[in-house]
Amino acid sequence: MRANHEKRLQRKEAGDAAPELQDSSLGPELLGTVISRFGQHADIETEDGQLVRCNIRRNIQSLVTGDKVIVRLAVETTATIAGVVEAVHPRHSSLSRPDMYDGIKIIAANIDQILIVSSVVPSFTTQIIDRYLVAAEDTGIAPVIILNKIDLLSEEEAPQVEAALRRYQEIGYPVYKVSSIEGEGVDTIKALLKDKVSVFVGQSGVGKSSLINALLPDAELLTGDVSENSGLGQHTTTTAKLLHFPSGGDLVDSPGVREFALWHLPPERVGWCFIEFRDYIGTCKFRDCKHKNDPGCAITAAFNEGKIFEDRYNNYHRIIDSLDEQRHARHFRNDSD
Ligand SMILES: Nc1nc2c(ncn2[C@@H]2O[C@H](COP(=O)(O)OP(=O)(O)OP(=O)(O)O)[C@@H](O)[C@H]2O)c(=O)[nH]1
Ligand SMILES: [Mg+2]
Ligand SMILES: [Zn+2]
Repeated sequence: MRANHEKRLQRKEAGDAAPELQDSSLGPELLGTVISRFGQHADIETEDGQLVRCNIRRNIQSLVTGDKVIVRLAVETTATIAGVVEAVHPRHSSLSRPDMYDGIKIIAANIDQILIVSSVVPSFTTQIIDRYLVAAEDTGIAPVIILNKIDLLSEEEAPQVEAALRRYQEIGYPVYKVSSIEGEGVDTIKALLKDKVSVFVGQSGVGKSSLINALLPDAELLTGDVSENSGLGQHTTTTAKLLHFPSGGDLVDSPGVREFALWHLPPERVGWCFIEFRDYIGTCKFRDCKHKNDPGCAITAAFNEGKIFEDRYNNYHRIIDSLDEQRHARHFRNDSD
């Protein structure tokens, strides 16, 4: 099965390949940054500030938003190709998620900070937040939690949502509340972004693009509003895009995902990514402790003593249970394709 799959991939690559430019028709090597990637092409910003849609040399295995690259632009303006990405610099960080079809998918590279955006609409859930926190801890990129659409936070919902956010603060995560529509809290986020490369992640519809538009009105990102002309189509983000902040710093808008899978992580790693578990890890009676009903489990003991929040303890087990389910689903899908 695997051999077939690889053969198919190779054929596909050979068929899709655009004619590559000869060395003589390309200018000198320039430093560039990937703004967006589209299949065999990428929009590259060169060090002198030009935005050029370039072809990608086929020997480049992986190229994503935020990558630092070496490009050569076509010398003749009549050339069908504007430029070629020749090489990618090593990444200092990357945020990735496993994908049912593509294996591990890298969302963005060279990121300093992950902004996990949540909101009460479509729904507030700590399960998604905890999944993103695990992904952030695994990559070593500092996470920040943002509650957007506070203008929609009803009096009934507020106490529960506020309590959940307070728990994250107690664990040690920074939490910010904003309304990208009414502007409340937007300036605080602006200060947070200064001179850093930040990626916005979170469920579809939480308002990532709207928040970026509020921070950076020139971005003019399309957001989830239903088009007035056609009455159709939600402007959901489909490709990660890097934007510059006038006062210094970059932002990456990324497409929302319904399920942020984590099956690429071993269970022990997931436990380590729950930062408040770290004090207890390695002190359970059994080496292969599942931290559930196992005798002598230090994590369950800490939970029973109120040192680990119930929500986090439950979400940890939900993630562990889902790892097996997702691995199984993926295995099944690969075999049948
Ligand atoms: N009331 C209110 N609505 C908001 C706020 N921020 C965003 N919205 C609305 O929420 C909807 C979704 O916003 P988007 O910015 O497209 O959401 P997104 O997270 O970028 O979604 P994807 O691109 O699909 O991942 C839009 O209709 C926005 O107008 C807010 O602060 N308050
Ligand atoms: Mg969007
Ligand atoms: Zn244990």
